[in-house]
Amino acid sequence: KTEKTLIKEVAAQDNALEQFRFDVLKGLNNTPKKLQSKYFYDKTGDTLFQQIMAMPEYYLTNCEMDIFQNKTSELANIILETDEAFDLIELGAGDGTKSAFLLKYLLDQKADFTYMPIDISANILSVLNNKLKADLPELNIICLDGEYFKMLEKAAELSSRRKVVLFLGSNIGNMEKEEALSFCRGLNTYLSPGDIVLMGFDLKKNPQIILDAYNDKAGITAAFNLNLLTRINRELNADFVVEKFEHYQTYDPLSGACRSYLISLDHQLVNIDGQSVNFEKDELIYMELSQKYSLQESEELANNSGFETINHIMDSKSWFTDVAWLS
Ligand code: AVI
Repeated sequence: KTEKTLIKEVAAQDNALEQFRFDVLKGLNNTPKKLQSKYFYDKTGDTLFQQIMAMPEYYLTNCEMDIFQNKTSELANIILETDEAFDLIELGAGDGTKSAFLLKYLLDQKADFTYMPIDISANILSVLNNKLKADLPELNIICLDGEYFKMLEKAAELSSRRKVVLFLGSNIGNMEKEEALSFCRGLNTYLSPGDIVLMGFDLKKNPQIILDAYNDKAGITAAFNLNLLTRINRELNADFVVEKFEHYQTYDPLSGACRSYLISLDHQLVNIDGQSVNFEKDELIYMELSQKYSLQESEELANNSGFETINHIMDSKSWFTDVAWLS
């Protein structure tokens, strides 16, 4: 790495840390208190999320894997409708296990494309990069580490080819409904007519199945939530006593909102970077929304953000769907 690149990286890290500090203090001074789940993904958080994806209760990964493994040609046909070269941009790529099936299929079809995974975690991107370099050496890959829209801008600077955007894993579910709408509208502004989005939605189903997926007996989801307190302790000089908080999960089948909270087990004061935050006994921190959709609600989201739904592919249980939208 050149000195200039290193200086830029350090500046970006400083910026990210400042933003993290700002968001944490703002969220904990809010009523009700809240923290943003995008901050779950430090190195430990990445590992815990990989463990969640491997849990029997967390059906989402298996369902989408079923689609990517067994309906690869259907997915690829949507993308290869025209044989024009393209950039395959994946938002929140993570370790890319599912997309790898599609990437391999597209390479076998001799499709002309560059894979551009975007993720907020530089750590998981380097895991992904190493894996794909080994498994698919002929793949053109450019990793973009940062916030979605900033990196979409960068992708547009690098190339003006047609775009296919993957937003898998029900990542859209981690946005409040209003936020999801403005996100999809924002996403559309980076696209041109004819560009395609493939978006993964976790569908409404038996509520117990959903609750169990986020309330696992082994306590991995609890550890995943609590790890954000440990991250705040380490990165923001705070003194959360993690044992004094407990994970609590809810699912509301009417709205499809699956929400996680951390409950303060005691009246306590927590010091964060010189600022004291008061927690009453039983006071909660709202941590994460994992919104579940009906197929119709996904179509409404598409229509309201200027996309046209052209197809949807379901897993064999019809628990999860990847929908294809045309810009
Ligand atoms: C990344 N995201 C789609 C996951 C979800 O299902 O909302 C994160 C997660 N939280 C708890 N378990 C998994």
